[in-house]
Amino acid sequence: MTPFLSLLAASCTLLGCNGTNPEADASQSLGVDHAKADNSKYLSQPLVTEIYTADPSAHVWNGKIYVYPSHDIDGPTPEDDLGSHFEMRDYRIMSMDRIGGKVTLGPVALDVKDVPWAEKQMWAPDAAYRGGTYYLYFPAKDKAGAFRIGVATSKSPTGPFKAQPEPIKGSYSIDPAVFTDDDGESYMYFGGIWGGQLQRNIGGKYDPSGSKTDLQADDKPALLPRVARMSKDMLEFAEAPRELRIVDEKGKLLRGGDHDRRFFEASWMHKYKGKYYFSYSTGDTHFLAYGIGDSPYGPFTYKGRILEPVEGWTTHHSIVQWDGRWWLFYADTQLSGQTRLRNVKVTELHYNADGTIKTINPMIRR
Ligand code: FUB
Repeated sequence: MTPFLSLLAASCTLLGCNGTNPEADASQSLGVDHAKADNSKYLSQPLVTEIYTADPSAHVWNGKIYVYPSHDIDGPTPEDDLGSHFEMRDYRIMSMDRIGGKVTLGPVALDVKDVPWAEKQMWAPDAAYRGGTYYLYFPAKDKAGAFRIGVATSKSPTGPFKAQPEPIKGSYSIDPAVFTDDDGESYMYFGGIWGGQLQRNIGGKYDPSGSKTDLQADDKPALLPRVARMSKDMLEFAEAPRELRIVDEKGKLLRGGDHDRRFFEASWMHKYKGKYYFSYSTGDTHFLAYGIGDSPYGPFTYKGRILEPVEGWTTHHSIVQWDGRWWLFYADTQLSGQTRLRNVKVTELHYNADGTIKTINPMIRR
């Protein structure tokens, strides 16, 4: 553990994690006595404690760090394999001047009631910036129960955001992640299986009677995430989404039965020393995994794990460079102990000399 993270852990234990909490005692507002809990087994501590947050997409704009998370709520729907219990209805954005510093949690930046086409389940979002406008990308279920991806705009990175009246044409499934390359082109990576409905969108058309999971296809190539280049105005796809190939060291597509390595959800793209790193969650095996490639379209050769399982079922992340160092934003269920109520964290990420990523253990062994 780096000195600053031990300091962060200690200060979170003693003071709560958010020096700017507008609602006074953050831990009490969630009914969690954070000060009394045993937090020493965790590698890092929640960034905010006054609401539950997950699926953090971090970006650096104008020297500040902005984190676009899901806002978890305690809804009435029982837990199932399709994630029906993730009933989020709005987004609130975190910002900080430095990692380890004060975290400011903004007000509601977008509410499902202000998205004309969406009905429910505002899942993992991402954001992008171009030409003076910030873009918030988000998945939600439409009135027919199909996940689509929407976009909303603002002149401020923390919103409020105004949603486009329709979802992005040709979009489906969940977990958009928008990456802008050095040449200025932006790409959206997206998709998720099981509750993310990728297996119900074969050919890009939603089939509600499609399979609930990928569990019947162990010997076939695994379902693949999608990528599409964005239009110049960042509001549409500039091309039909393509499959993003994830292959083993021999160049063969990973199989559906390879649950330790196959793509499940939570796409993220970053670039390190001229190479493209596509990272994702393996879902039911709870790893964050990654592959390296030479193009934003792949193929990506599987290289290993970024994060061992956290407490909680889901794992979802982002990777960002700040102040010359690399950081992994992720989430677990430290505050609640419940799958549906997660909390966002950050820890430093390190590369080996050959460009592979050192695997992180989110639990500190005692
Ligand atoms: O937060 C709801 C869903 O759970 C996300 O969209 C997935 O990535 C998983 O974290």
